[in-house]
Amino acid sequence: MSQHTASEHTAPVPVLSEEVREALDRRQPVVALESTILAHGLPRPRNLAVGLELEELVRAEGAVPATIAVVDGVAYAGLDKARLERIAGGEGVRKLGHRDLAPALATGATGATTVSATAFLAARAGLRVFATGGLGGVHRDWTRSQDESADLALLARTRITVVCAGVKSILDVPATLQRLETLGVTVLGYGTDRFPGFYLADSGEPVDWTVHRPEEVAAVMAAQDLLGGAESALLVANPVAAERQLDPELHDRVLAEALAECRERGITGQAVTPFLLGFLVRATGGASLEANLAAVRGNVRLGARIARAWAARP
Ligand code: PSU
Ligand code: MN
Repeated sequence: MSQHTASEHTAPVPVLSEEVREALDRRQPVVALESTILAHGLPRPRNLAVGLELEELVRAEGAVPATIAVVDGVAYAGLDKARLERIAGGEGVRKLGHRDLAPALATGATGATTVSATAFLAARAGLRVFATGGLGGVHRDWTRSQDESADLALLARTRITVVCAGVKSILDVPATLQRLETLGVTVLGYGTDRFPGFYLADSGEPVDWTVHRPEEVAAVMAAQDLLGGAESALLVANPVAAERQLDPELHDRVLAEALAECRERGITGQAVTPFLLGFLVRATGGASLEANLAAVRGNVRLGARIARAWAARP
C-alpha cells in the first residue's frame, strides 16, 4: 500500500504564525481577521495599507492578529508581510468560501477567505474571536435567485464569536436576520438595540439582546460553552459610530440608483456585490468607503477587547 506524504499535503490546517502559536500556548488574546475584504472588498493599493493597519489596531489593544488566507495551497492563520502582499496584490487571488478550501489546498491555489472560510479555519486553529466588516447574507430577490451566502449556514455550526457591523444594505436585511434566527445563531447588539446597517448605525431592524462591555460578551461565550450542544456562532453586531456613518439620505438615494442600474444591465450572481459596492463608492465620492473602513476599524478594536476579556476569564 502506498503512502502519500508530500509535505505540502501534510502541513497543519491552518499553519499558525509563530506569534499566533505562542499566544495560543500562553492563552493570550488572538483575533482572527478575514482576507476577502482586503482582496475583493477594497480598492488597491489602499487594501494593503488597511490590512497592515487592522493588524496594528489589534496589537495596540493588546491582542495578536491572525489574518487568514490560503497561499500556494497552504492555509495560514497569521500572514507574514510577503503573504499579505500576495493577497492584497489581487493577481490570481481567488475568493474562497468554506466549500472552496479543499480544492484550493489540493490544487495549490492562492485565495482570500470569506467569513465562512475564515470562521472555519479560525475555529479549527482554536481561535474564538473573529472581526470583520459585514457578513454575507440573504440577497434581495432571493425568492427567485436563491442567493444566500454560505456564511450563514457555516456560522450555524461553528463555535466562534464574530464581530461585524451588520450586513450590507445591498442585501435583504430582514430576511437575513430571519435566517439567522431559523439557523439558531445568537445575535447581540453592542451598545444598541438596533441591528446595524453596515454603512449606517441602524438598519431599521431591532435586535433582541444588548450588551455594553466586552466582559458581557465573554460571559455569553462562556454560557454557550456551558450549554453545549449545537456548535453555533455568536454574532456581535457593532454599529459604526454615528458621526462616521454615511449620510442616510445619500445612502438611500445611491442604493436605489445602484440597484436599478444592476437590474438594467442584467448583472447577476458573483458579480452583483462588487458591482454594487463599486457603484456606491463612485456615487458617494468615496464616502461609502470611509464609512466602510470606520466600521471595520471599530469591529477590529472591539474584537481585540473581547479576545482580552475571553482570555482573562478564570
Ligand atoms: N461584506 C463586506 N465586504 C466583503 C464581504 C462582505 O463588507 O468583502 C465578503 C465577506 O468575505 C463575506 C463575503 O464573507 O463577502 C460573502 O460573499 P458571498 O455572498 O459570495 O458568500
Ligand atoms: Mn452569494
